[in-house]
Amino acid sequence: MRVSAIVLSLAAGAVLAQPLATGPAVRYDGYKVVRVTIDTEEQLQSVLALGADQWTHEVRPGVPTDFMVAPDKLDALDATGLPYEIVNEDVQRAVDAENLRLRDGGVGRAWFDDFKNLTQINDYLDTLAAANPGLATVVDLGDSLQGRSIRGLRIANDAVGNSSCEPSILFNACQHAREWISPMVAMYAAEHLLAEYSTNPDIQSLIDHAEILIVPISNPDGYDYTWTNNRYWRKNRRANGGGSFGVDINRNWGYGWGNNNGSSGDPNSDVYRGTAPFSEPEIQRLRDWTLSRPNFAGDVDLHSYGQYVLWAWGYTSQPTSEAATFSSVGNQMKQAIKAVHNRTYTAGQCYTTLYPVSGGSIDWFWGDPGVINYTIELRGNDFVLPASEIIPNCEEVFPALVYYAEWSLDHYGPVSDFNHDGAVNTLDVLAFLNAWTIKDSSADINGDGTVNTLDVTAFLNAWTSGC
Ligand code: 0X9
Ligand code: ZN
Repeated sequence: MRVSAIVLSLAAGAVLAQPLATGPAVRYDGYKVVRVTIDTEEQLQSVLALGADQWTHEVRPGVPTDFMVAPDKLDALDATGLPYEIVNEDVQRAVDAENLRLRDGGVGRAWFDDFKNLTQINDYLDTLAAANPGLATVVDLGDSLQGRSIRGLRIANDAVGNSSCEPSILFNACQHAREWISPMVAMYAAEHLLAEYSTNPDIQSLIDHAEILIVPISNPDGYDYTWTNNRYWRKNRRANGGGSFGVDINRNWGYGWGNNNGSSGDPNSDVYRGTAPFSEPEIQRLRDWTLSRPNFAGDVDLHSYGQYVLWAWGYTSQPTSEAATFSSVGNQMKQAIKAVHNRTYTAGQCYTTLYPVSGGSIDWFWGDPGVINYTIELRGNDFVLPASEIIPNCEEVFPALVYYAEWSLDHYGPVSDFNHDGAVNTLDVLAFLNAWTIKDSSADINGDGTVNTLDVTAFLNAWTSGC
């Protein structure tokens, strides 16, 4: 028995070439990343028909698109006649190297030196909360489909400010399981907001007057699965029936859901939208927390890869009614990123800059709670990226998150603190009356487009309640 098994494997050849199995059971030996120049929708469909996994998404004439393809599909790719180059000969090599490294504890000694699994991330949330009493608490938003808790770190100073109207800002990462850099960037933001509280007055004022919830892993079932079974898993782990698994939770949000342009009704698709809007518990949790806040003020959703700052709409090429605001804040974020390591991120509306996405979070946050919000696509040429990219990527995105949070606080913060000095007192009444006298638009408290006596009443009401 034994001998013949060995002979058989020798005859198979490929078995010999296979390295020792390490890590995720699903292997990508010989899979290539190909960079294809695509000009038309038909050409895109012809590549997707090969079962190719689309890794980058900007599909427009002259901009090459990366796909991962199985080795036995290369002939068929040749047959399409599309020009392409192979940018990675064997995807599995980097997966194996990553796995071996992490199995040995990862590189470096500091927390951000290498990627972290779900348990390690949860432990670090607890560590940060324990080290920062009065500023940070772990919030359990509820369970995923498979019963893992979706956890966040709530950063706020409840001893200061007015929690009944304080703006709430959400930073969430890892809706897509394989995008491992995204929870690292979220965790770095948590650590650094807390670390800089006592030394940076702007951050202190932000934490004193806003509530920030950081959810590093929005899709814990999928994330765990990428560590144990399949490094390139994207969706959650919903059993769709017929042997198909997973809903793309960033196609399941309930605004503009169900559009075939930007999502799929095919359960096998990597952009499968699920059976109904908000059918998936992971994003129900994020939605419910958002809607529970008295003054929800914003979200940044972290993904990888491609270096983009994106905003609504994703489901249509039409601009939103606030396109100018989206663009100016988004471009400030882009500049804040560039100032750190000189990396250029492309800023623009999702549909026109990247590709159509329907049922994505940016559309819901703008369409329902109605807040200016963004998706950031982080660094990489692959979802597997060198550990040495983690810290620079965290460093460059952190100032953009701080800028965004400060802007949101300013824009959606309590009107009673009219002069934005962090305190509500008679100086705010004077500042309001000055603005009101010269009919400055900041004095349009009720937002009806005119500055009149109704705004005086609205301001005094807000001032009395501290909101
Ligand atoms: O396709 C996506 O969901 C995101 N790209 S990724 O490569 N990380 O999968 C882009 C999402 C943009 N945001 C929304 N449209 N909500
Ligand atoms: Zn993503």
